[in-house]
Amino acid sequence: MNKKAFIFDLDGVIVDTAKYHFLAWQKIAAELGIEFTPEHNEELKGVSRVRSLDLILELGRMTASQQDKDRWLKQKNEDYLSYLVHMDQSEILPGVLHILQFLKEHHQPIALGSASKNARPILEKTGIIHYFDAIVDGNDVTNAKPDPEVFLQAARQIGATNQNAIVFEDSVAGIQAANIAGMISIGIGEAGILKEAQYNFPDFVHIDTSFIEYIIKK
Ligand code: B16
Ligand code: MG
Repeated sequence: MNKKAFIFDLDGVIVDTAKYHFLAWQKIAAELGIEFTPEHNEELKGVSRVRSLDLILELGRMTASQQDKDRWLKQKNEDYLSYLVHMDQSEILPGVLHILQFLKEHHQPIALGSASKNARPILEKTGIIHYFDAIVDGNDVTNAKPDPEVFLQAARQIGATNQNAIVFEDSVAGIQAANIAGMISIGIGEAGILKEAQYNFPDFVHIDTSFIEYIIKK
């Protein structure tokens, strides 16, 4: 059997931090007089912090100095982190722990492939960091999804080929990154949005362990 690497995105796959990103970005947008809706927030999923700010400024047809941008980025992250203070295991999305446990019991390597620079504290706070054999996040990569760098590094750290890497993703950019790398892409969320994924599930509750067994043997 070929060595697999089960790579999990973080925000929107393991935890629902998108709501906190939204609240923090909304404050910045309000300060700048830019209307920022939950629909706009969809476009920021999986996108780096720096790029997210640029997208919000584009939305308001604004340009800004690097100094101002740095200030807003700092402010956004401080605000975002304030929402994470009370985070615990209860914020892990339904069904995720069951699959992590199943993979561990079957001695399958698990990796994180996230754009977030706050990934490690989130995994610690939710008490699941010990499941991960490799953690690659926004601090380790220079190219954002849909560039596959984050997933390539994760598979390399595990020692699996790209063909044997399986990526769980909730963002279009993340699915594209997995596909570009020749990995198995599994969309978590709306199939209509994640149409490019090889497999689609609304959430982890709908992933049967027989499907995971099939992927392990593939
Ligand atoms: P941070 P993922 C991404 O995480 C989020 O989806 C995206 O909304 C966020 O802007 C990005 O991380 C950067 O996060 O500000 O914490 O560095 O989905 O790739 O796990
Ligand atoms: Mg995500």
